[in-house]
Amino acid sequence: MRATLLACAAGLLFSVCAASQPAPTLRVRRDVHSLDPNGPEIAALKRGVAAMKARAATDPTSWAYQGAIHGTDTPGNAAGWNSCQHGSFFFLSWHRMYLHFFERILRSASGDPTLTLPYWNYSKPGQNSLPVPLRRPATLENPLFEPARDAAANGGATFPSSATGSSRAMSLTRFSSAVSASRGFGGRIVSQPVHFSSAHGAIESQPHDNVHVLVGGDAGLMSDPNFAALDPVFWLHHCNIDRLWESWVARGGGRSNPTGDTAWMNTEFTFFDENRNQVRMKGSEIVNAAKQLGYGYDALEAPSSPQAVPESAPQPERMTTPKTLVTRDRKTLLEESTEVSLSLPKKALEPSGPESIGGRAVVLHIEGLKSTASSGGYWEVYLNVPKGARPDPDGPHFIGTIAFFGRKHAHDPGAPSTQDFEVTEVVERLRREKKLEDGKLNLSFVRRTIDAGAAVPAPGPAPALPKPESKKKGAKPPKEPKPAAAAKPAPKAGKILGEPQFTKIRVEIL
Ligand SMILES: [Cu+2]
Repeated sequence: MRATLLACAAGLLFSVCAASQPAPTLRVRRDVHSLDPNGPEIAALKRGVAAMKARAATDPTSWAYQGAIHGTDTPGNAAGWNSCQHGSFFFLSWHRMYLHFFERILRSASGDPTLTLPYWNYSKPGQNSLPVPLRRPATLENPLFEPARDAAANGGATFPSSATGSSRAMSLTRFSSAVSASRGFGGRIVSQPVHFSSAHGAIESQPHDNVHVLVGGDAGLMSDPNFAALDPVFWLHHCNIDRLWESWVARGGGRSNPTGDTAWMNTEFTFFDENRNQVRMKGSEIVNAAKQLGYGYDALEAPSSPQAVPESAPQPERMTTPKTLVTRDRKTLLEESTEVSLSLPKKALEPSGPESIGGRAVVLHIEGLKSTASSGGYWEVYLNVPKGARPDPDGPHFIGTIAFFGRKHAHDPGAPSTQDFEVTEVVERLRREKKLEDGKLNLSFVRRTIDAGAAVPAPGPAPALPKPESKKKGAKPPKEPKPAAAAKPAPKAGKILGEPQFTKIRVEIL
């Protein structure tokens, strides 16, 4: 026994420790929409958040310090600060560790030993607007309310399906791809942590990034990684991303975590526990959420269509040298709607040959993505939408989304801020249907924001904001939220904050 304990203390024999310790109690993280906004779970959540917000920023268990672990503009670099992982396969694992310690701190601060983080399942029908407890009452007395959000989001407007959808990412069977971030569920392989990196993996791109920028809007907290975790909704959003990860693994079909990668398994990250102890954690300690961290979810994400094409385990990727077929170097500002066209060389369309796209994977790289400000909204990206047809995110020409969450922070000089899109299937289909004979690849970027006209009324027993007519009756007006970033004048129509742009498109075959 003593030997085992010593081994545990030295961190030498994880398997021995795991076997000799009683399994932790399994706690269940629940869908926030299933909780009564006036019930005990939400009350405990509010107590915990309020207690953490009341702590001094220097306290590692304070709201401010925990937010700075994700990212901060505050000078000085206290232990653990600025360590969030984006644009690589550490994205999911790092955020799981972050949520784990945050949840312990929150539980302790709430005084409720049964507290778990709820999740916001935005892709479930009827749940694609900000959960009621986070926006009602819309006053600072509600510790879950945050004025620095998109006003329409706080008003209960609905999010477009291309923001909240996860079926594209869930359909992938690779965790990581060596050749295209968009081909892997969990992000590209890197050899060491990168605070902000480049091309985002499928689940990080959609729904993760899109939900961030829609909640934050222009210059709100959630739109910028250096402020995002200060908005309580961050934790419910990431809890859902973590649940989608669990759901992805559970779906089988060859899906598995990169447990054979030593960097993913053994790289340690710094956090603090509820007793203010500095702690370190690594991938190998979080692979099995139930066994190692003691939690599960009340429901996993079901496949959107059970009749979908049967999935097979991922084939090993062909490690041929990628060949660039065509590039287009020109600064392109992304407007509400932007069209860009490229011409494939003739040889690409020949049935075979070193430059033929026949039988090869085709990847589009959008490079030099940059925005000088955190703007709300994201772009749906389409390939060769037929003339006159409406771009449809559920249709065959949709290839993915681009959001600018974190893109002004790309620290990795070797990797300019890029996004890639594997378009093999779309290109194959276009060829089969003889719609690619002129070699033209026409890309459409269509901006999406929250539909302010689609606000849904707050359901259930939540106290609603006074209706406009109540003012006429002399009722007390609702307490105005403190002016914050969200109160800045809205940009003029057609002018998008931060001049989001890219400088290059490259078409590559593998
Ligand atoms: Cu995030």
